[in-house]
Amino acid sequence: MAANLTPQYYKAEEAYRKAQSSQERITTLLEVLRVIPKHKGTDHLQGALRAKLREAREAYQRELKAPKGGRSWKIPRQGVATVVVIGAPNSGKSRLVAELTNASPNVADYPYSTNEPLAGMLDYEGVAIQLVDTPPISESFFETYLNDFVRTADLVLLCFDGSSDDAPQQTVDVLEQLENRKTHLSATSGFDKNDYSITKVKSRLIVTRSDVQDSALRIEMLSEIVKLEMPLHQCELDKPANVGSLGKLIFESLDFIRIYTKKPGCPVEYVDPYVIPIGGTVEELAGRVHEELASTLKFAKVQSVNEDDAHTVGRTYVLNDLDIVELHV
Ligand SMILES: Nc1nc2c(ncn2[C@@H]2O[C@H](COP(=O)(O)OP(=O)(O)OP(=O)(O)O)[C@@H](O)[C@H]2O)c(=O)[nH]1
Ligand SMILES: [Mg+2]
Repeated sequence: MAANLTPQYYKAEEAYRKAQSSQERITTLLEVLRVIPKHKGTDHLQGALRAKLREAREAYQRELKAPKGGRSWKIPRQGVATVVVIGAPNSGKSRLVAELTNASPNVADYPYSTNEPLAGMLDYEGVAIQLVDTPPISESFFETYLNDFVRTADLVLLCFDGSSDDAPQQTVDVLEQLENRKTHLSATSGFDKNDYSITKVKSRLIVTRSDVQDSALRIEMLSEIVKLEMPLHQCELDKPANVGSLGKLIFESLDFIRIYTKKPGCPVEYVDPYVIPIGGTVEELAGRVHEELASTLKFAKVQSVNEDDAHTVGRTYVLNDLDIVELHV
């Protein structure tokens, strides 16, 4: 029987997936269980969610009783989204973060040069996106906190060194380390519909040093070993144009649109756009500008990038990237 899940459910599920502590997991799971449509088709999923709630409550009790063992890290979320950069040793993670953000991670031509996560901000045409550099993952090395980093990310970039013969197997090792922890890198995020205990995370394979000979062959070797479920993007980080298109890829993968607001009769200022999910409406934008506006809003005038004139629309009008909007109450 089909689960027929609602947008409200998916929103609550996403909040749960991004919860960064067991306490947050408990709160968000209670919300998921509250909004899930209650019928036969969701029985199995409801059971899986209740099991997750039990686990989160037990983890919370354990944390209260015992000080944590092992290394743990918490990076406060900043910007409109958090993108976690992972990969095998020497695959270009730190270089990628250094090229795209204001951070200066240690970039070195030897493996295992990064041993702590480091966050930096990417400014993509006025939109602030957080990128997190991480220590390498290999067959024998996995910082356990990385599983949570990956699961709570809005997007994961999996680096693949196009110049290394070891890259295909090493990348499989990274995927396996995550699979062993029930985390599956995929094209989109959500629970795995065949096994609700597995979390799928939206990911892109980034092929660094992609200009070298045989890079394509190495990618082919990778896809012979594993069925890659994520799109790939080739990038020679020495080339500024490639770095620019990587920024664009990141923004586009996050499924956001940018909206500029303006006051009637005033010119638009192309700074600090509002960033809302694709499919967002005028009403949603109004709520972002001011909570009260969402209820007092009467209509809006919207001008799209390819139009000379604005047109009048209602609250449920679906906005497009780079629309200019006047909100009228
Ligand atoms: N020419 C070129 N060099 C790159 C590219 N990506 C990475 N490198 C170089 O490869 C080396 C390793 O890059 P890092 O970014 O330090 O690799 P890493 O994945 O962070 O390595 P660990 O932290 O040790 O896991 C550095 O010398 C980088 O400058 C690329 O696209 N082109
Ligand atoms: Mg590094």
